[in-house]
Amino acid sequence: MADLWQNAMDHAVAAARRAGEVVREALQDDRKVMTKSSSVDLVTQTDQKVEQLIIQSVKEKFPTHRFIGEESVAAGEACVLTDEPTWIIDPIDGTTNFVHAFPFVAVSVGFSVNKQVEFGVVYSCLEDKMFTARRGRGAFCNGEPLQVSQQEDIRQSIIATEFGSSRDTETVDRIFTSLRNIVSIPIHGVRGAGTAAINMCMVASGCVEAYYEIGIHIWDVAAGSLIVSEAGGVLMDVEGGAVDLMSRRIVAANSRTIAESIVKEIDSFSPARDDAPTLGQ
Ligand code: LIP
Repeated sequence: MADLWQNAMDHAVAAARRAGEVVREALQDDRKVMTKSSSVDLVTQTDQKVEQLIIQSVKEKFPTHRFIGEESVAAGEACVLTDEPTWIIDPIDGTTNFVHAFPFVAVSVGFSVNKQVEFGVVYSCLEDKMFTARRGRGAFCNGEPLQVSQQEDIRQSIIATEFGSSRDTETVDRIFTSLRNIVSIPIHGVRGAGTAAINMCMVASGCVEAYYEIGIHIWDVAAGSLIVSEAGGVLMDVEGGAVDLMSRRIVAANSRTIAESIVKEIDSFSPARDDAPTLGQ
């Protein structure tokens, strides 16, 4: 099996690189913007095209494998994680960035077997950075090993987060309460690249101590979660305890100490799970 997953990972890296070329070319053209769950949850034809390109290429090589793809779920496919080999795909993580040509856009491909992520590939296509991790074998950026920051004092930290795509007043209030609590610890600063996958790669790279968000989806974080843990980081639910990739909540940190300091400050809530039968995005 080990070799088979290596083949699959090599395929994911090649597919992500090709997808990145499509994304870069599409940035030269006008981008027709559509919306999904809210007026600020954006999608373009490039998201849909890239997802199909990746899925078709995987199907040719691994015909029995299953998929969870952001745009396929948006089109009505079920979001179900089984024990079968499953490719978890976000064709463009940072679609809002892509629409505005804000220069952080990622292709994110996670691969899970027995509900455990075996490898993760995040291609930051405008920076041309290929982040990879395989379970038990470390995390890399363009082939160079990654290591999380060794800083354990939250007061000396930069924390990444995002505002998500809900504009429901209660949700926005909770997001700002958490942010106010965390900023006032005080910490050195808050950053957000506009993509969960790249935020997590920044944790893995050691340039931010942690990333947290409520409202993300499994395709935003599946690949990044392994990249963080293989770089020596920890994953936690926003209320502490183990992270559940379907729960739409995550803290990804360089250490348990920093993760727990963040958890203490979060005004948590529970969006509809990705695997809720009625979600339909
Ligand atoms: C986006 C994330 C972003 C998050 C949004 C959304 P998309 O993914 O990466 O960080 O705040 O809620 O999930 O829609 O660009 O793939």
